[in-house]
Amino acid sequence: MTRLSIKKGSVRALLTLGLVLAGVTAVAALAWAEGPQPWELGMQPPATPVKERLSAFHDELLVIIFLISIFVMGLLAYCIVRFRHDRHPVPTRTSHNTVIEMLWTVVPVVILVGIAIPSFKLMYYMDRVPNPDMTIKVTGHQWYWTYEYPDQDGLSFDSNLIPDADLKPGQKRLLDVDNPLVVPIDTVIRVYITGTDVIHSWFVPSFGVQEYAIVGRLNETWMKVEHDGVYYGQCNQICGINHAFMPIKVQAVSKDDFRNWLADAKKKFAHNDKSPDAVHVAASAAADAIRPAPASN
Ligand SMILES: [Cu+2]
Repeated sequence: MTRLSIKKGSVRALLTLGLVLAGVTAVAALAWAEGPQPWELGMQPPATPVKERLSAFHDELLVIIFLISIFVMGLLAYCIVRFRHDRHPVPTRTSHNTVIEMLWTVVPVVILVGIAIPSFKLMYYMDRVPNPDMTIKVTGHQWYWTYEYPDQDGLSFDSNLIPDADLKPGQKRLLDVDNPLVVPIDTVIRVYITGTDVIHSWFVPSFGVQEYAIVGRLNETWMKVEHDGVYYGQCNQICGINHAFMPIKVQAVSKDDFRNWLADAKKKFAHNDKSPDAVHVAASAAADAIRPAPASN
């Protein structure tokens, strides 16, 4: 009697725990502030069509892997039981079976082709920028990022990590930056990525974007953020001693908010000439040329 009620109690406790966990997961999935979470399993929720397809493809592959594993483990278990020594003391002399050999060659080929076709489709989908509405240029430096909006009179600014000592409540350690990249939602954005010193990599998991920043090369990718929110990423190419201290923060806002932000940002970053970018150097040289020479005695 007592044992039964203890059992019932623990089953209820397990059910409650399961429900609570499911609730927490659901809430976490609904909040579009995407970055790494404590005790996270699986990938960050998708915020772009590319990442949606990547996650779906990942899930499909998981089913295939699961079925193959079950099949192989089943075969192993069957052999261990059926051909164990006390049941099958004299080993069989069979060495060839044409039908089985054909099957274990053809079936894996069919499975691999079945995986390759959607995989290539997805790669081409990620590669082509479909009619971009705007362009952003990302430049990796040791150890910070520069963001430029070439369509917006060359608006550009640096994005640096907020050191631990300066963190305000609610800001994420090693992820929050002074000037996040701000982008409008529902807009196809072409992203150019380059570097000025060593190889970096601009990686935002929720966007399915990961592109090398290489000196002298202009790499291209694209994103169309579907939900407003804050998204975090990191440089994921080992790039020197402060590799862990050049996070990426992207703020996706509505198109109206983006227009307002642009107007403010153009004023705020009007005299930002720190970037060693060629366009910038040319721009500041031109500004110097029209500036009146300082009076000399
Ligand atoms: Cu880096």
